[in-house]
Amino acid sequence: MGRKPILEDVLYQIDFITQGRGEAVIDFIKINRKEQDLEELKNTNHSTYSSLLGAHATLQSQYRTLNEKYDESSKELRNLKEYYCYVISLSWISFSTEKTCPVCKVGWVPFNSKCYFFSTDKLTWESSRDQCVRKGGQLVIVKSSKEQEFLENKISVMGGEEKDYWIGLHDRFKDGEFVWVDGTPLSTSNRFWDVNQPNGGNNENCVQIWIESQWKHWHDFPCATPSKWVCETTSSLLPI
Ligand SMILES: [Ca+2]
Ligand SMILES: [Ca+2]
Repeated sequence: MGRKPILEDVLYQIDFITQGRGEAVIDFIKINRKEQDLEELKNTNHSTYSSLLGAHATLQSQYRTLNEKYDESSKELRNLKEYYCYVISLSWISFSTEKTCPVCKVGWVPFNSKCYFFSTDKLTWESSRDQCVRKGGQLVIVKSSKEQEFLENKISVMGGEEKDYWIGLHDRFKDGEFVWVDGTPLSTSNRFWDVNQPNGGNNENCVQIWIESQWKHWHDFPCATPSKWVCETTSSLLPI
């Protein structure tokens, strides 16, 4: 009675231990594999991290180079602007306090904050007016003695043999009542008639700047006479 249970117990224990050991071995293998996986993952991550570091360094270097190029270009642009504005200032330009200078389309001449176009062809006053509008401006409206002086100087230089140019002034609606193309009446302060002008009555209803011997200011003249013309438009202001 007494021995059988002991033997069975021992066998049971041996069986249990053997079985337990087997499981322990399997667990050990599993853990070992996981460690290997972890090591591989660590190596892969390390390599990715190194590549990222390299890319980061390259980008930083490219950023530095671009910044240097941007600084150089900015300096070059500033110099060009200053040179452009200096050249402009030689031709009757006065600078505003905001440190800007006017920029005009090719063929237009800057003066203060406006641009002027001096034609080489001749048109009637009405066609000149329409042509200025087509070019994005209007026949010139003279608002100050400085502007009048600028126009006289330019016409003297550019006019060649024929220094008579239409401006945007007329009395076509009522003789003697001069108005500008934008509808404003001629002011009493800024009018630059030549001696004995206007003198044309109903026959002369459009106005020219006409530079010839003693004449250099305004004449009334027949509107249908083909003549050169001056347009104006606002300029773009370039900050320096
Ligand atoms: Ca008239
Ligand atoms: Ca006249």
